[in-house]
Amino acid sequence: MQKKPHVLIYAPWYKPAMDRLDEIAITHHLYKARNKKEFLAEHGPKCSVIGTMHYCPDSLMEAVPNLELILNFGVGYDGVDIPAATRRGVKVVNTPEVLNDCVADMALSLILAGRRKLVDADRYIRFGNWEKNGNFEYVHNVHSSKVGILGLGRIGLEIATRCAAFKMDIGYHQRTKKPDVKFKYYENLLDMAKECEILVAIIPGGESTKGLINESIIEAIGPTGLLVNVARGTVVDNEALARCLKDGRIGGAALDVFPEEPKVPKSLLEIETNLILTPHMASATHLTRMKMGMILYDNLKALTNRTPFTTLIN
Ligand code: NAP
Ligand code: 8YV
Repeated sequence: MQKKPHVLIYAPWYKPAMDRLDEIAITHHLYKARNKKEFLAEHGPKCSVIGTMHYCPDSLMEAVPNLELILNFGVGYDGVDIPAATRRGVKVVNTPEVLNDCVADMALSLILAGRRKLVDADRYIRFGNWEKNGNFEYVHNVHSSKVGILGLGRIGLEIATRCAAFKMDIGYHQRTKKPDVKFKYYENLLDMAKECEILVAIIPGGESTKGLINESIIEAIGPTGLLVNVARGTVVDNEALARCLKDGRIGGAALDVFPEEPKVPKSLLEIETNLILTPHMASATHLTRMKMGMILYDNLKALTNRTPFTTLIN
């Protein structure tokens, strides 16, 4: 019988899926330890695998000298130091594809809720304003509106399919034009922001996309426009967004992601209308989280069996 690998769990994921790892590995749960330094010193050397969500710096790899594999629960791996892993000969796997539909569903939920002001309308009733002040304000269409998708990748394409079903006019921006799609391509993000009424961000995080949606882009979306961010918090200049929301230079925003989760910038929390905040939940359904977890399970099995990894990044 093959020996079970030891896995250091840095950050836990969907429990029913994470628990399945115990069938094929011995897991050590660092996040539960009171003294993390002692825990790492004791268990780090016997582990050949780290399990995490988005985050794995070189310093963590350093504490696991026999590391062979990093299991990243999530398609985005902006917090995993890939060059360091590659330098160390460590393989990194992620969980692409199985979450495309779920994240696209969430993007559409935010588009619908943001355009039709569902959250503000709910509060309007609860605070007694319907009886006191009459009907709620008029809002903007979803159908017939122009949506610009920043990142027409695996998830972006699913968002586009859904927007098409809602009879929206679709454009996209990314660094390379896709040869096989009918949607309008914008070489320049600012041009797309000026033309669209809804801008949806679904690109990777990290240094190369930091602050891409800056004050000029936000202003270009405009006073009747909506920004939806299901990408990474770092992609948007959130302080600029807060300023633009406060003085009406952008109509609204719906954000699922933030730069330092679970902290949400105070400047955003202070804004009471035209802003929907959700706690990074775009892939968080039972079914999708189970599928994501099972991709990691299969990759861990591949390590033991010395067969190819299914979702290798480096
Ligand atoms: P993907 O298939 O790799 O697509 C990413 C797209 O972004 C590509 O089409 C790429 O096109 C574009 N892109 C990359 N860098 C860019 C840049 N600097 N400027 C403009 N466009 C750029 O990835 P995916 O599977 O769709 O996932 C996308 C991201 O969504 C993930 O990395 C993750 O951060 C985020 N996400 C969030 C959640 C959530 O819970 N909110 C869930 C899943 C994923 P070019 O290379 O041609 O530019
Ligand atoms: C995460 C995500 O997996 O896949 C991604 O990149 O952002 C999500 O699906 C989830 O937030 C767990 O951290």
